[in-house]
Amino acid sequence: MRQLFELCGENRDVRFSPYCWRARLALKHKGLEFDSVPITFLEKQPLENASSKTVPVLNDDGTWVKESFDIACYLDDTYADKPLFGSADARAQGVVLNDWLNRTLLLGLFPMIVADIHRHLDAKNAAYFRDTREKFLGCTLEDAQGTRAERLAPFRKSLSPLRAGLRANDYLSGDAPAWLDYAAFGTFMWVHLASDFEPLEADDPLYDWRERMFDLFDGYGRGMPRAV
Ligand SMILES: N[C@@H](CCC(=O)N[C@@H](CS)C(=O)NCC(=O)O)C(=O)O
Repeated sequence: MRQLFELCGENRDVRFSPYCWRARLALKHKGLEFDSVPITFLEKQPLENASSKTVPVLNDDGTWVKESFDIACYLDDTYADKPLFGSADARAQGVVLNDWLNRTLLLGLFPMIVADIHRHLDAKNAAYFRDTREKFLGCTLEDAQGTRAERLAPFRKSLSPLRAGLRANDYLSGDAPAWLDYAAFGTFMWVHLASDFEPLEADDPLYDWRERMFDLFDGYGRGMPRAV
């Protein structure tokens, strides 16, 4: 039995966590079947098996793995076919890229969609989300999202390393998608599922790349239930 514990909203079919999408797409890349187990922010009890307070958590037939990056490494170590990293060097570079993605892409988007995410949670989870995220942001969710217009241009500029990666290749990982593509696209899936905000301009090479990513696995990402 293979289970992926993932964050859901009030509509339990909506799986909007960027980190969970990274794990989900890593499993799809490997061609591994899994059952998605939706949990809300406050339903942490199943995560105790992995000593985790965050999702994603993978239960691979009794082997519990937490942390999206570690799940990708575990999958490569356990299922050698269709590597996500391809080499020890790529995995080591992945540590650096993971940190960059989290700080620049994910945290760049977060204030611009945070009030939209809040709207899709039930009352108890919404209160938890507001409390924890307002402490983190140092302002209300609405004030943070209210800065969207001034944040957008510098955010788009900050994505130039990703654009550079697409100058010679269709995917960030080269000719075909691999871990870096899933980690970046998983973050865009979060926006797509939780908000109607469009962070990319139509003539941005990243826009076309995101379309290619939407098309993968028979349009898997495109077909997902959205909260909006
Ligand atoms: N470093 C972790 C981060 C995971 C994470 O922060 N997940 C969020 C959902 S997007 C979570 O579970 N938050 C729990 C909470 O806020 O209580 C990873 O890469 O898996």
